[in-house]
Amino acid sequence: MSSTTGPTGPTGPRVGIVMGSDSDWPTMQAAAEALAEFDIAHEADVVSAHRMPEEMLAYGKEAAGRGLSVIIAGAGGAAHLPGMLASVTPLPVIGVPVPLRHLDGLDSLLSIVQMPAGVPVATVAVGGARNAGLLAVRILAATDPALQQRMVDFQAELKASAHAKGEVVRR
Ligand code: RP5
Repeated sequence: MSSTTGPTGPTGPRVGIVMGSDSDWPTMQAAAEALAEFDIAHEADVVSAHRMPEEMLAYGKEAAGRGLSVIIAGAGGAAHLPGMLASVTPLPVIGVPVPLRHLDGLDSLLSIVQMPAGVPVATVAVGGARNAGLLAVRILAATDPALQQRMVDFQAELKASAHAKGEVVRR
């Protein structure tokens, strides 16, 4: 899989979504959907740490120079992809533990979250690709007031929706 969505401009994709296998896409596509909601140009690729280590390292080393600002990396099982990318890029890396058939994603979570000091990976919940996308938006919004206002509006909608659900429960 390889795709680029969102407005095209001189800078190209701002966020790179990578995963260990195309079988991770059903989980990872929620990150792409969140980015699309905020019109963030992004790309999605399979870059396996174990099956294509040279390509994985090249992706991480070239990401900042290509204009990416954030990497979202998802993998399952022995999920080394987010940590290995974080070791070769200065960009923020958000790790998504992908749940597999065995161990319910606990293996993926622990593989991603237990990074040594000095090499951070911001790990979301097992299967939490939507939050990975929203966290990437927040990172970009820190230096983009218009995008930050859109995040504020999004949070207000979330609150209104939670209130509406609460009203249904109380009826
Ligand atoms: C991991 O192995 C991938 O990230 C995927 O979650 C898992 C299984 O991959 P496939 O056997 O489906 O290709 O490296």
